[in-house]
Amino acid sequence: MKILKTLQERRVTGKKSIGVLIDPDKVDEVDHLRPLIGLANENCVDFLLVGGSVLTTNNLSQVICCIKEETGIPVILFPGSSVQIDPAADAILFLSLISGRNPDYLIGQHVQAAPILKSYSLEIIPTGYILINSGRLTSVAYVSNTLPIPEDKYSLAAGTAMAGEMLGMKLIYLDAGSGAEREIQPRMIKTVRNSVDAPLIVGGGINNAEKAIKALEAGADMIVVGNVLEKHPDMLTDISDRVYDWNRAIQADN
Ligand code: 1GP
Repeated sequence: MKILKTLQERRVTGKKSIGVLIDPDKVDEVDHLRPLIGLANENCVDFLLVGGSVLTTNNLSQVICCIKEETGIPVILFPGSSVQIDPAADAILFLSLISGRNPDYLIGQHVQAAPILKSYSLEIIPTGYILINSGRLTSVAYVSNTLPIPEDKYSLAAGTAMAGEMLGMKLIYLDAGSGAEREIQPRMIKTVRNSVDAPLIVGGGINNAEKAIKALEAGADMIVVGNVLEKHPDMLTDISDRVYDWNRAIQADN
């Protein structure tokens, strides 16, 4: 089934998803990825997101090839720019950085990417990408030259998400940025959740199971975990076990 449809159906049933983010720029040897992918296979990881703010390593294809050798978990491109496209992935988050006011990340990169995407068979998922301030300057805010939304400006974030949905975006991704000092707080997630119907992805600074569950309780349909797994890959099992229990409880209720 198409990835967007899966997320929309899960949103209706209340079933939650886990995405693991792999930043190719942080992969020195692709073979070093194999244990993490093995762990994703053993746990209930739904999607592997691949991408990062910058790509200096030119290894995107090798990373995706390695993932495909190890697992059937769908690979979703989470690109920092139009150069981060690979036809071997399953889908791409076609991101508009709607919290920012940089035309390059609202339409410029898209114009460059569109002709390439047109010739590939990737599922293209229009996504409203909203950065929320997390305490310190993150790579994504710096590279995109945009200001994140202040973390206590709930109605601003809600209005941004609503506008994104009205413009046709099918997913909303609330991100504190990779390795964020503070993850996005429940009140912010709840406010955005209540303002749109689209499935809501939340990421940035989720580095333990408690934070993951807090985000899900506040209304996230999918959480994305990346940075913490570089040093503590076992954290994936902790988080995955809790999400598994959540989904089992939902199933029992239905
Ligand atoms: C960043 O949402 C992702 O764009 C994941 O963040 O690396 O902090 O888990 P972390």
